[in-house]
Amino acid sequence: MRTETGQVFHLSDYRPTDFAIETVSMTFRLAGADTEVVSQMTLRRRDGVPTDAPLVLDGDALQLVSLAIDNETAEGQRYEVTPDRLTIHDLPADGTFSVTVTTKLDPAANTQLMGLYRSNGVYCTQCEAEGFRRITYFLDRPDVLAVYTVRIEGDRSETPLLLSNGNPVEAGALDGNRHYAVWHDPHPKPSYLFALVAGDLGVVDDVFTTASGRSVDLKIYVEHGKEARAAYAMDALKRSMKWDEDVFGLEYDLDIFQIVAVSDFNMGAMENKGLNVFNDKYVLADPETATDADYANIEAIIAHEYFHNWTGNRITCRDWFQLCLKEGLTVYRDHEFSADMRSRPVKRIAEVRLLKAHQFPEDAGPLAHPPRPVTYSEINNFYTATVYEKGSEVVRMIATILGAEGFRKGMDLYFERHDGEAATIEDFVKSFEDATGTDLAQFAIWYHQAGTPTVSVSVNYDQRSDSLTVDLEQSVAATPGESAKKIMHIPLRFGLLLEDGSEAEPAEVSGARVDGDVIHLTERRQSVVFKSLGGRPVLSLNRGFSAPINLSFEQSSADLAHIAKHESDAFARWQALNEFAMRILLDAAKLSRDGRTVAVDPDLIAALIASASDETLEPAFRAQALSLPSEADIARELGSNIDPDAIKRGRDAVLAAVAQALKPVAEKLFDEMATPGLFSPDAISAGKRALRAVALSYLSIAEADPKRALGVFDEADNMTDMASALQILAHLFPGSAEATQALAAFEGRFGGDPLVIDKWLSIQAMAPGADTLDHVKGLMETRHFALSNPNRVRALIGAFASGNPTGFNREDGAGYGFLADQVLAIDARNPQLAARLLTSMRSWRSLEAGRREHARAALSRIAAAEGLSTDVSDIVKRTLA
Ligand code: 0A1
Ligand code: ZN
Repeated sequence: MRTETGQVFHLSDYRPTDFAIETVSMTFRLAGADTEVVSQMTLRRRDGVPTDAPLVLDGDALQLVSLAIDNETAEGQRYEVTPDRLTIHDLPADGTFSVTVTTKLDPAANTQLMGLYRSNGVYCTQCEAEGFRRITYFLDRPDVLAVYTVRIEGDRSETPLLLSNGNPVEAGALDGNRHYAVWHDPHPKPSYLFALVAGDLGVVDDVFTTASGRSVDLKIYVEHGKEARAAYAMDALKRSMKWDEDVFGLEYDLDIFQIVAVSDFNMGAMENKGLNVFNDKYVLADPETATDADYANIEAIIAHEYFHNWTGNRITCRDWFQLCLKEGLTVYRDHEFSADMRSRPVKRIAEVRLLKAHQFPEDAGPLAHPPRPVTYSEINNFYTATVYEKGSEVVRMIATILGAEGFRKGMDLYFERHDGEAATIEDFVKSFEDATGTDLAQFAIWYHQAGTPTVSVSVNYDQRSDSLTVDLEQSVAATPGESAKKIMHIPLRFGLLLEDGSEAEPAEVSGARVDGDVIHLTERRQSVVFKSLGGRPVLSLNRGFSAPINLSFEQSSADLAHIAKHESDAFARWQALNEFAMRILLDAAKLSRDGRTVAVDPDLIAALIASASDETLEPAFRAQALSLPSEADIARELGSNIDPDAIKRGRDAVLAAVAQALKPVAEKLFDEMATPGLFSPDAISAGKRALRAVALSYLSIAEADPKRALGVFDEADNMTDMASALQILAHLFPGSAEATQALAAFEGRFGGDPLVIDKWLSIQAMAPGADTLDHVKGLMETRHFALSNPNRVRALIGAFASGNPTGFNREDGAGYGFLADQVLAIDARNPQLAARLLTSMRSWRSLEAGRREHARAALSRIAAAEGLSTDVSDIVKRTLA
């Protein structure tokens, strides 16, 4: 394991390598703890590099067996080797030469799940970001692009399947019940996209014919017996391939595309060229075991990894500072894909909820960083919501500013200019500038500046002149290492709603630039004046969440209700309702903190009832409209001196009042939204199930009785209904006979299926209240839990630490102490997983004083521990700074 070295990497230090690697020819002799890897590289000294410059190859915990240069064994004085570096001297001044490195590996002992490891006996690799150096000594950085040929040898019975990137070229028998396969990938690629899988798996086959008529074999490999559960993933893959052709004109470029599902994986999935490796959670689905949310995630992640083939693989990143070049863009593409496959406004609501839940707190806390950072000490810690989700929002803003046509022109130019290259954010932005003649210099600050901007708004309507003046002011609070903030270009979509709900069309607009329905805020303070409106309009601002900002706008409740009722943009309707509810919930949290009674504005209840019963609105939207901001949302808005118990008491009081008033409507929805007959995972059916689940939740609160939920649980013929009923039982009626009975029934039925049991673990881990900690500890002792499996750890410990505000933030600090113990235990075997778990502490400074001190003590204990990995050390230091 790499332990803390204090090394910091800076973007400004970038320079190309002294040597280029043109081809790599590898042989893997898979043999358990005696696995051998031979890697023969063809290299060339780059022009202008001094002839005495040595070749310095990266390694990580490697054992060198032998080294040859131009096929001759290298003498000891010609090189120096350590587990993490191989330095070779006296190499040719010009022309190409070969270096052959042989290393020995023990994949089963690789608990970090980086490099070559074994998951359920299957050999598999994970090389992003710096895992390839755990396989062989290499120039392990994304700007070294090489053509790979890979030969794999393995036992026929243990590893009937031998897979790598590219196209299959040869296969055959070897002595001793062994066999081999050779793969060739004609597309030059960086080492982080290398992959190998060898094992005994079942397969689902299909074929896709590209727009230009080429036939591509599609294969998804899963555990034997689970083939039927890969059908939806295969369908999502074919839709993704078609969509990328239709929307971006991008075709697949190999003869075969393969996906392998493994059960031990640090992240969601990985876009290795032609051979994606997936966490099985994002491949396997059937009605009995997967929820609608699982289906939606599978669709999105299959698409995401497939889309990387162009945005990430064909054009890759020059260095890891550019990570959001591939990730932000690819997330934007998968968001658009899902929006086209499902309901666009509902998808947008889900994106914004997620952005606010994960990225906004990151941007407001000690781990804040720009989408394109300029420094890091551990790159694994930069696979963040900011790089992914804010990175996507920045791309979305480019599309908003340029319009659909301009955006597509910029994308086309980007592919034309940089295909086959390792590019930068600057290259990306320049493609849009050059394709459309737009100056994006100020806009590009979004990539380089951390923190969520706040836009403060005030409006003034002058009846006499029938004009509305909108005053806007932007600011960004200081973030770690960045005190002075630059003025940004913030594109704000808007609408002006008249009293009858129709949209005003002002005869005259002056002040800040306005294009169609977008206001371009480009100065610290700017005003826009709209004239001849036809009456006082209600301003609906930041439609579609066109900019990822906090809006500070003292709009009256009546205006918010007006937007919620009349906006033509469904997302904006939800946004207004959500804002209205947030105000009430913030008041409730304050009142309950002071021990006072919570009263709920009847206008909010009326607005919720109106949305719930408006049959012109799709059920999925109504489900979102009725789902009030979470306890974590309220905590984020409060920002400081947070008492999670008071937030929960206040929110529960609001929920109780809403539930009473909503009862007749909820009753009706509960009946009408039933989806009898064969289960279908389509978005419309899923929306009905979601709305019925919200109705069930309100009814259970209003009736103060778990019986209805138990009835749904018992009768459910699909996992969506079953899991939502189980959650209601376990969270609203903890310890009740009904909850206990349902939890036991679930365990009895799904005890043999770890992915399903993960839901059972998470639901219990998120049950509110101080008692949950002991329950979580108890669950860790059962056969269902394993500290070695990332999915189990995230399902139980992760859900507890980041999804249970009252349980985790127990007043006595025991939750933080528990997390510290787990982080330290996990760090010894899987640093990436440990570091990610620890990020659940990032908002500790916003807690009230007592909890804050307990949190500080737990963090300090981690910081003082011996032998911390670079991953955990980096997070704990920044969190405490
Ligand atoms: N590039 C992948 C995410 C990923 C990153 C690091 C990994 O290492 C454990 C694995 C996957 C994606 O965006 O899907
Ligand atoms: Zn990605």
